[in-house]
Amino acid sequence: MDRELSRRDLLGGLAAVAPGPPRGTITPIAPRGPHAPPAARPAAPPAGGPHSLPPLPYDYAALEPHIDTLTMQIHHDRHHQTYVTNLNTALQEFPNLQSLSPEDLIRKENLEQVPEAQRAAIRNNGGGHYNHTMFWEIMKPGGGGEPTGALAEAAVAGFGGFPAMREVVNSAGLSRFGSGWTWLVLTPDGQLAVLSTQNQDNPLMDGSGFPVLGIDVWEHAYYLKYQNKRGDYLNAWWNTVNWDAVGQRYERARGGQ
Ligand code: MN3
Repeated sequence: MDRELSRRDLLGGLAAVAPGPPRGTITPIAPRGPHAPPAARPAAPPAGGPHSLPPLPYDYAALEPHIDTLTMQIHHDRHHQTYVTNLNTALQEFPNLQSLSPEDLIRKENLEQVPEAQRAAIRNNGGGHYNHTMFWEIMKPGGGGEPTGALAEAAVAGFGGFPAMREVVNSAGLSRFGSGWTWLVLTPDGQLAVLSTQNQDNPLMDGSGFPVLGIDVWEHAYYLKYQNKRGDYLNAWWNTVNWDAVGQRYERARGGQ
C-alpha cells in the first residue's frame, strides 16, 4: 500500500530514532551479540589432504634486490598456501584424483574427469599449486646469466639466441591482460615456443606444451616493489633464474615428460 510520505511522516520518523550519545562522549564497544564473531575461537585445524606447501628453497630475502623480501613472504606463505588449502578442499569430493601429483592432476585428460561445476576450483588451485612450486624452483640467489647445453642450442634454433628468446617471453608477459603467466614451453612436436595463460592456467591444461619456464605476472608477484611497472619486474626477473633447474625441466620435457 503506497502513500506519499509527508513532511510529518519524515519528522515523526526522525523523532522516533533514539538519540545518540552526547558529543564528546566515548561510546563503549557494544557487547558481543549473536552476530559478532566468536571472541577466541581456536585456530582451525589444517584442512588436511594430499597436498602441502613446499618450503621455499632459500631465504625470503635471497632474491633481493630483484624480488623483495616482503613480496616473497606474502607470495609463498599466503598466496601459495591458499592454493594448497583450497585444492585440498576441492579434492575432498574426488578420491580418485587425490593420489595424482600436481603435474598429473592438471593435465587435460585428468581435469576433464571433473564435472564442470567443480572443475574451476581444481583447475585454479591445482594450477596455482603447480605453477608456484615450479616458480620457486626455477629461481635462486645469484641466478641469471644464460642457458647452456641443449637448451641454449634450442634457443638459437627457435629464436636466434637467448636474448631474443627472453624478449619474446617478456613481451608475452607484458601483453597478458590482467593476471596470468608467461611461458617457455616445449611443444608436442619438439619445438620451443612462448605463450601466455590467464589466471593460474598452465600449458599442460590444454596440451599445448610442457612448461620449461614460467614467470608469474600477477600483480602480487611484483607490485610492492615495481608497482605498475611489470616490464621492469620482467627484466629484473632474469637475474634470479636458475638455469640448472630450467635445463633439467627441458631435459625432462624432451625425454617424454
Ligand atoms: Mn603468484
